[in-house]
Amino acid sequence: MKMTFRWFGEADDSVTLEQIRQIPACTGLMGVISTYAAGEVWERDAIHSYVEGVRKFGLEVEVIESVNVHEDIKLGLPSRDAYIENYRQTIRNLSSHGVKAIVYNFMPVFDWLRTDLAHPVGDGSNALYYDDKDLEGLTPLMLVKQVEAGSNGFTLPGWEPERLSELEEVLEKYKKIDKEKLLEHYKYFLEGIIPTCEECGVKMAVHPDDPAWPVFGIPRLAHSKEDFDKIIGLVDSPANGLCLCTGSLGSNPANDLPSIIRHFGMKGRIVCAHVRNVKHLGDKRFRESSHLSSDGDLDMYEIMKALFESGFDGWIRPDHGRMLWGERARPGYGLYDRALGIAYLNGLLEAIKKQAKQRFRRILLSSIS
Ligand SMILES: [Mn+2]
Repeated sequence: MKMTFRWFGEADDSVTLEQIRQIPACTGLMGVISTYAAGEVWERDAIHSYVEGVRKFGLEVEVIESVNVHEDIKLGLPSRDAYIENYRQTIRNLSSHGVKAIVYNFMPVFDWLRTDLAHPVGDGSNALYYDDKDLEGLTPLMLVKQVEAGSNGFTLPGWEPERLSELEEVLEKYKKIDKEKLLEHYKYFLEGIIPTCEECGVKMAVHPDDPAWPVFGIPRLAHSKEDFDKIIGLVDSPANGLCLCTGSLGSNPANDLPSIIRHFGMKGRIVCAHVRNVKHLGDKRFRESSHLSSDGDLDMYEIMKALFESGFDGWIRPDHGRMLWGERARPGYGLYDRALGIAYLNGLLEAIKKQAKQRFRRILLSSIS
């Protein structure tokens, strides 16, 4: 598996490529070109300058995140065909610059959601936090504005300002869409783009709903093993895969991550992985923690072991981190805690690999003795 780091581009990230290249074993990025709104074609020139800029630092750009799906596609509106064609063109353009995987989501309106972006951890650091009760009495627009105000001046993924003006109008349209309808629209989208992915050698990786349950009564399709079985069944192709985000799925304690990883890993459908830990604080209430198993409620050793043992050979990255040591960055995307996360994941992986090798050697010796 290849270790990577999310990077939003020179103009939109407090972390530099010079810093990223110094993180042990980090060979590339899960990149983002944040200038494009959902539905727009990502132009070759912009992709070229982003990718070449990164390559100068010896880093690869084989994964691109947040190629957002236009709401008209999710709503199944007649205009969706034009947006699907744009998406196909974006896939072609990205693949012509060496991109092999695209992370996206099919969540209506909201991308990830938190009710506090700087919740005190108790040791002087802070982290992203969610409490379902905090949503009571809040309209979606109020929540979005609250998130925007706490974002340290950075644009948060999924909360791009140009989307805010249309928020209420779009929410109104979703009143007519239930889970089944949304799944139908999802199938239509995948049928439109997966053949293009196959032609170009690109894999799609759907990101789970975050948190792993519906919010504001809007249907969501991707937050359990059963959901993902349905999704990969919509179009049966290795190009129709998953971005296994442990923190998103793990926000619901009912999701058994090592077992989910083995299930989809054996099928060869995990394209990439976001690995982080969460601390459950009550019903639909959690805080993000450091990556260390004992700091949260996910067993990171078992998660990494499941990835390794299921033959996962895609891209992996630390996901969000806490804000440490006075760093000022986009919430969740500072340098320090994500770099610490990589160091820890590297350590787990080295031990898992060596254990596997020793076990193999023992079996081999016992079979010839
Ligand atoms: Mn994630």
